[in-house]
Amino acid sequence: MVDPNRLKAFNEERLSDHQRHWVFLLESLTQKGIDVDKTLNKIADFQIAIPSWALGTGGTRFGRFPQGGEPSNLEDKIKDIGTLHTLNKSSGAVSIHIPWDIPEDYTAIKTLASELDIKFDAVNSNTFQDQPNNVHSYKFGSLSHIDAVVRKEAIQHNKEVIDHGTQLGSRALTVWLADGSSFPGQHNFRGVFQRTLDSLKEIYDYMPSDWKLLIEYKPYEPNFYSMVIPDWGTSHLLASKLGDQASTLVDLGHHLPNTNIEQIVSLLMHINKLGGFHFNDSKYGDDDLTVGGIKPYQLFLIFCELVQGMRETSNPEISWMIDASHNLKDPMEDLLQSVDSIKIAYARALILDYNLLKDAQKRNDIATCQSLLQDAFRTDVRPLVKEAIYQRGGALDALAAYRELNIRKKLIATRGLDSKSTGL
Ligand SMILES: [Mn+2]
Repeated sequence: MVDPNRLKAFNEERLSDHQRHWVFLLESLTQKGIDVDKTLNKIADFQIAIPSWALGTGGTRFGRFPQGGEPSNLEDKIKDIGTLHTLNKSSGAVSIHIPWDIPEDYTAIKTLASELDIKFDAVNSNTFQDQPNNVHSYKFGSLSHIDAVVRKEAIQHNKEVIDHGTQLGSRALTVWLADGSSFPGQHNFRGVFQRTLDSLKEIYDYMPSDWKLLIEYKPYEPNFYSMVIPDWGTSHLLASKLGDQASTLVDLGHHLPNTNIEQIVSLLMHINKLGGFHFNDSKYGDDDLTVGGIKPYQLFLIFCELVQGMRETSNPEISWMIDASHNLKDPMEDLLQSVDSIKIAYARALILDYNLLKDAQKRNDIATCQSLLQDAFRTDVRPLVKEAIYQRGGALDALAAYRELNIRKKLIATRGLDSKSTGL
């Protein structure tokens, strides 16, 4: 999809403008004593997995408005991520969803992914809807279901997801449960918790020893009175009872309004239990909007905790993933904007001087603490991010390149206007 010569010409047209901005920023970063080469490498190395379900047009229960050229199988989804990665050099991983993305030929898929420099991050199970081959229904729950035969089917599904992931080279399973109750009295809270723990234990014991189990939480939806795993505390309780290979996955949209997510991130890293991340943004709930589209300062504060946690704790490697639904924008454009926002927030957090911050904290000098954070946040780091991506061969402006190279038009020409993405 991306002609290297056209990408080169695209960059050449923008290079002198970029360099003007870059030289200016480089000088001020150097003056602040920042190791610029190290920072550039950190930004360039930071890879964010694209979820297979975000490449097609999402929708609401009221409607869906696809724009054509959607990937209708795993191969096409990986090719689309390859296109994103060629442009931004930052989307070198995919997070797939079973049963929507069951490969027909593991070797062919692995070869394609490796040619495009794409790794397989966490695989996702699905017990939130009934599949055509389901024997039992998940209407009243899956891993927490009152009936052992339903739990068994849900456990078996998760084991099969691990098998698919093992064949592809993935090393993590994400479990998000829709299990919960919509009416008081519907559930015995202790009962559903214990059954969930017992079911997860079977899945945990089945995992290869180099795998991790990521437990995602969500405060409400699809159930409105209680969720079996509503918050990070419950997720952590399950993970700590399961063992070292289990940890919590934080999805930015899965919190009640005004929750201090950066504090959750900080504490989970402190106890080495932050396993994965789902980036998105929201105004009301699980809106799944473009990362940084609504609350960029919160995203920056989260990254400040992540950067400090990566330096100061022994929290294991984190799976960085986007989890979004693109209802109005071209999904590929939205993903490029999301990855760009993530990198900008990361770059801002990297240029913050944490020694100065700690000194100010020691003196209880709150004004200086705030100034340090806001100086970093208000620094225009876009040339730094652009330079990092450009040095790795990416586009100086991925979104503009995507448009100038007519990618969507080409996708529609290849796949048609009515191609439908699986799972949506
Ligand atoms: Mn999620």
